This record gives sequence, C-alpha cells and structure tokens, in this order.
Amino acid sequence: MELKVLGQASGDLPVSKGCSAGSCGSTDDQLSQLPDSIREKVFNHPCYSEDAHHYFARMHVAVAPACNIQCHYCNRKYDCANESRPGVVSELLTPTQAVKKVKAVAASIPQMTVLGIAGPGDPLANPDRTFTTFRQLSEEAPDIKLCVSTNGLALPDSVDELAKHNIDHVTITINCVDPEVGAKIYPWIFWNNRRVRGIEAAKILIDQQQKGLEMLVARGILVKVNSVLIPGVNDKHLEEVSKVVKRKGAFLHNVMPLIAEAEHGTFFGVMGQRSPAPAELQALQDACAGDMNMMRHCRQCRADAVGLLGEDRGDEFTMDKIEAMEIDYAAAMNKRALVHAAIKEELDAKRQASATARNPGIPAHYRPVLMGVATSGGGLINQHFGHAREFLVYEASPSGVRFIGHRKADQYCSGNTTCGETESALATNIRALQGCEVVLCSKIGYEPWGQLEEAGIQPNGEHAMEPIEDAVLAVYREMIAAGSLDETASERALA
Ligand code: CLF
Ligand code: SF4
Repeated sequence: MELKVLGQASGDLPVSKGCSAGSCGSTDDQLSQLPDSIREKVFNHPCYSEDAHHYFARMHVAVAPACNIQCHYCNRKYDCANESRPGVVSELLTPTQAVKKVKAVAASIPQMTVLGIAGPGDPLANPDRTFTTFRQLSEEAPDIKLCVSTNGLALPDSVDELAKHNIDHVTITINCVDPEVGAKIYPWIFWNNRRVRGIEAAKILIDQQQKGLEMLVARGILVKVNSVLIPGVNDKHLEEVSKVVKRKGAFLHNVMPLIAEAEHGTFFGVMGQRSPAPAELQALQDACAGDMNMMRHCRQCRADAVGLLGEDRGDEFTMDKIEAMEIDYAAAMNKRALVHAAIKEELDAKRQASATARNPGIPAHYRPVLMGVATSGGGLINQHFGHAREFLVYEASPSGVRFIGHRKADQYCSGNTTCGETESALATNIRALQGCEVVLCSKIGYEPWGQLEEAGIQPNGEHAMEPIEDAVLAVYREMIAAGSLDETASERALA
C-alpha cells in the first residue's frame, strides 16, 4: 500500500477572544508505516491520530487574546473560529495560571497528553504570553506534548522559537493559495504596523503561511493544515490547497465546515453565507484524500477545551478549583507513564485485531453502508442512544470499515430516567443520522427505537462494549447474510 504520509519526514494589535487554524488523523495502516521518530510524535496525539482520539485527551489554555488578521467567519467576541466553534468564549489566563491549570489537569486526567494553544486570538500574535507558557511547561511538565495553532501571518518569525521549545506539532489554517480567493475570506491583515486590505493583504498572508510551512518542515516539525470549507468561496479551490501543502510536506489536512449563524455576528453569518452539508464535506475530504492524509475527527474545539475530543470537562478545572489543589507533579508523572503504557498496549493489540476490519474479504459488488455509533471513548460501542452528544459515522464496504466523521446530537435523555424523550431533540438526532442505515449503541429506549425505524434507520444494541470497527463489520455481514444489500436485477442493469 502506498505510504500516504507526506514529505514531512525530511526534514498595537486588535484584541480578539478566540484561536486560529484546525486539522488531522493518520489511521492504523498509515501509522504502522511511519518512521519510529514520527510515530512516537503521533501515536498519542488525539488530533494527529484517529485511533488515539478514542483514548488520549488534549487541553487548550486560552492565553492569547490578540489577533493580527480578520477572517470573515470570525467575530472577535468569541474564540478564534479557525479552530473553535463560534459562539463560545474562553476565560483569558496568564501564563502562570495556565501552567498551574495544565499541571492540575495532567494530574487528574492522566490520559491528557497534549497541551495546545489555540486562542482565543492568534497564539503567534501574542508571542510573549504564548512562549512564556510553553517555556514553563517544557521545564515543569516535560511529559506533555506541546502544540500550537496559527493563522500563519507571524509564523516565519516564530519558527526558531517554536523549535527551541520542542514544539513538535503546528497547525496552520490555510484556506487558499490564491489571493483572489483570499480577498473574499480576509478583509484585512495587520502588517508592519499598518492595516493592509484586499488582494494585497491576502497575498502577504498566503506568502507567510507557505514560507512558514516550508520552514517548519525543514526543521522536522509536524505540520497539520486546517482549511475552513466555505461553499461558493473556496470549495472548488481546496483540492488545489491540499496538493500544494502536500507537496511542501504537510503531514495532515483537516477540512472543517464553516459555521456561520447570523446570531454570531460574523460577516459570513450576517450575509447569509451557508455552511456545507455533511455530504459536501465528505465529498471534498474524499477528493482531497487522494493527495493527503485527511483528518476527519476534528471537533472544532474551543480555546479552553479539556478532555477527549468531543467532550468538554472545562467546568471541573475553573481557576478557583485549581487554586485550591495541591499537585505533586513528580508523582503524577509516574502515574501518567503507567496509564500511557497501558493504553499503548491496548492500542497495539487493537491494531493487530483490526486488520480484518480493513480487509474483510467481502465480494466487491455489495454497496457501502453508513452507520452511526454512540460511544463515550475507548473505541467501544458503550453509550446509551439517549445520552449521546454526538454520533460517529462509519462506512462499511467490501474494502473494509472506515471512519467518516461525526454528527452533533441533541442529548435528550439525562440521568436514570426511562428516557423521557423530548420530541424535538429526538427529531434532531434522527436528522443528524441522515444517510445512516443503522445506529449502534449500548442501549436504546422503546420510543426512539420506533421513530428511528420509521425514519429508515435500524437501531442496534446487540454489540454493546464491542470494538467499533468489529461491530460495524459484523452488522454489515449480517445485512449481507439477510439479503438487505442484494441488488435487484434492474438495479444491477442500471449500475
Ligand atoms: Fe489543540 Fe489543534 Fe493541537 Fe489538537 S485541537 S491545537 S492540533 S491539540 Fe484537534 Fe480540536 Fe480539531 Fe484542533 S480537534 S480543533 S484539530
Ligand atoms: Fe478570528 Fe481569524 Fe483571528 Fe482566528 S485568525 S481570531 S478566526 S480573525
């Protein structure tokens, strides 16, 4: 199989309230073919490895308030929309508070392996605050990987400093490589103490991003590229972006959907710019995948996110709670090392076992099927349908099982109730599962079962606590055995 990991191996500002760039996910196969030095950097990074995101957590500290550009999908009241959902605001921390918070989280959540700075503005537009935080952390918590996300404008000037602090993972948000397209996304940048607008601004930004990418790759730093998919603006252009960044050695490409709501007050939101549908996003990711490793599990986290991707445990770590904590970090590091070793063992075993899911030996004429999965982590079917905050979507086909993406759910069943369903939330979840023919969960109530069936989605609670890929493949085989995927003679003729 072709090794799809790219050429990486060779080697007075406006104040905003959020981060920059977003993107990643090498799969089992790709991971096993990486050189040891890169595999070591990736295997426990929840954004850079799709597998890792079921087991390992990340956290962000919101230390960077200023931004040096304006994106049309950003409202500076909120976190940087290049890597965050608009509409959430993070509490700004000083570097000292941030370091304390990271150590507190690392001691409480040993699965937390990565600290990212992703806002609330652009981290590299706040170099003192960002690098003070990184420097202190690399001294006081050396077992934590450091990660940063940027719009790229200040990147070339920051590369030496990034390398000095052993920052192995950098995300650049690159939405275009053509200034004509860029001028429709960026109204202005702040450059050499003046505001530059239009095509000239976009050209400077693009040049800086590309130069920064090349400099990082030359130093062996893994680069993930985030792109925001904006229908009618850069949707036709992102395949070209993928080609260019691959050629220059980026490790992963994360195409994220634009989130544009009028109530967020962004230019695109107010102007009625639409967001892409899940099928449009998937089609573009598939088109780019021929050129690059694609990340499909990004959750567009906020600039103070804590926990596994898709969960937010930030409320457990507010500054008042942290100030009251006594942390013995040396003891925490020992515990963390044991937990990481146990997870690595489990992941290695899973990789061996999942070989069948990648090569199931099913005749090629069967059509692919999408299935939704309710999981709370660990790569297992282990969540009640009514407790799901999101559904992971997998595709089963004769070529195996692959992760497609996630769909946000409305949690409608809480606590130990007998599923007092809220009609609208259930309807939202059924809509979220559009295109899926099956939904796998640990349990499901009678009422949603019936409504899902009516919507043409078969609920399935028979694979509780089984590994996701194995369960998806087993259900696919059951569908084949039951004749559900047999084509009629007329369908075959049409094909
Ligand atoms: Fe944070 Fe980004 Fe580092 Fe991950 S997030 S700085 S690379 S540690 Fe990950 Fe969150 Fe997507 Fe970002 S899921 S928004 S890609
Ligand atoms: Fe907002 Fe763009 Fe700046 Fe991020 S880089 S804070 S999205 S203007």
